[in-house]
Amino acid sequence: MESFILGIMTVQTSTFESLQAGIQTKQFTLGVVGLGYVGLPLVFEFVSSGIPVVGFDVNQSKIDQLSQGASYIQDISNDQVQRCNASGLFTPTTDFSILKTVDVISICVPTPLRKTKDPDMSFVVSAAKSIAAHVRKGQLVILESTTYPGTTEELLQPMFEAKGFTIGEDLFLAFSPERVDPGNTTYTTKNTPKVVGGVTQKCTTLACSTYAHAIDTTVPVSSPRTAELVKLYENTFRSVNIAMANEMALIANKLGIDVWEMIDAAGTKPFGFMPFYPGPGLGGHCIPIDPSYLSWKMKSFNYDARFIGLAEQINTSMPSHVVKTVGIALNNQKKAINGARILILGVAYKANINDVRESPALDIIKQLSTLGAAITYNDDFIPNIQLSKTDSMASTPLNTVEIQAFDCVVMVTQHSYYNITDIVNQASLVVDTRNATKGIASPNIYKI
Ligand code: SAJ
Repeated sequence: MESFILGIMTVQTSTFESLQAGIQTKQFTLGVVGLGYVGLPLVFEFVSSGIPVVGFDVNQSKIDQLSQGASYIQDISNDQVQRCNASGLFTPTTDFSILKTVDVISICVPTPLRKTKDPDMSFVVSAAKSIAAHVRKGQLVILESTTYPGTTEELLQPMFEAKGFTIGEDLFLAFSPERVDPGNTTYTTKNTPKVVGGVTQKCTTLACSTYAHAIDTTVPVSSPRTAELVKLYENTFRSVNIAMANEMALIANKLGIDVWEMIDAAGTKPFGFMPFYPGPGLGGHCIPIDPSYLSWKMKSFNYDARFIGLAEQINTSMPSHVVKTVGIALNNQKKAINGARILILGVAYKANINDVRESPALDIIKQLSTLGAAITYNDDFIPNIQLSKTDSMASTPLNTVEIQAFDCVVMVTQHSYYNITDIVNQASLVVDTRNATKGIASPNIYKI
């Protein structure tokens, strides 16, 4: 509790009031731990709002690139980094001892899965330990990394309390899920509503006041675990509905129905329906991963999150369904996968981005190679792919291949640069996993 003499009266201001006043008057510094696709856009929004930001990362090469005005994130340009540097408000560093000088700390580190499908909390724990080593009275710490409900209160809070702090009195703690959609130019960090759940109401208030400077809308909720579950529900919603669309593809296939035509027609319903589409499988670092954080947590309650498990089962079966479709298509031309020359178009996990994490294309390539096919791939966004510790492939420029020389072309990710009509006209066979050939009639086109 601070106090100062005002005339004949001693006015006492609490730690909360001091921090709140600093935040409300933009007299505070933000620290962002983790300068990736979440942290760096956050840095940019706050610096653009005139707030000093210290960016922390363990990767010295990232700090060097930023210091030299270079970006390594698709959604942040070099010019934006240079503007941050020119403002004098941005300090990229690997020196975590500087954490004691900032007022608000946002943790934006990865939360991947281990090979055992269990959450890998090592990045969060490492960041939290670095913060705990330097944290001081009067700071606000906000975890943004997608994680299981309970992380903030069960993992982070005890680490800070062990240092003698009382959360909500002399140190403040909240969770606020990142909602960055890489490549989305419509919805950005600034205009995507920010859900905020503090350990106490004061924590929530401070976190909302912080984000209000750089983000258009804040959405306070009653606890960190509520905010943690909000994010997991959002992405489980997608995983389950995509799995439903994938199962509709399998059902429509057996019924001799074009699933894409069917979904487009269903999509004309103006209420109570939201179209999702089948595909070659579920890629990305969010949708295939996040639901597993929830199902893993629920095991500790001896509860089986069945929709999550079923969606994962269906979504992960889609690459095999694509391979089966390739086999049927070749067989109908009296060919086998074994020995076939196959061209894979698009390996990124979704169109027009340069991210291949969890991409189903990798699984499709591995399965076809195991069955004896000779694989070539093109993806101008992904120059190389690592299929195993020892096996990698390079993208082949489309203008250097003769499409007609391949026994089958598989459209896995429909980047905008593909001329579908041209591809169909040249190809002996096309297996289309994205309805890229919509409106093109040919006996040589097989859709999943
Ligand atoms: N996919 C389908 N069918 C669909 C939609 C997607 O097969 O109908 C596939 C995609 O090809 C991709 C995977 O699912 O392989 C995930 O696609 P996604 O559109 O969900 O894109 P992501 O993984 O980039 O998800 C992000 C998420 N953003 C955050 O977590 C902050 C997600 O919450 C967004 O809703 C999503 O972007 C979005 O809407 O673009």
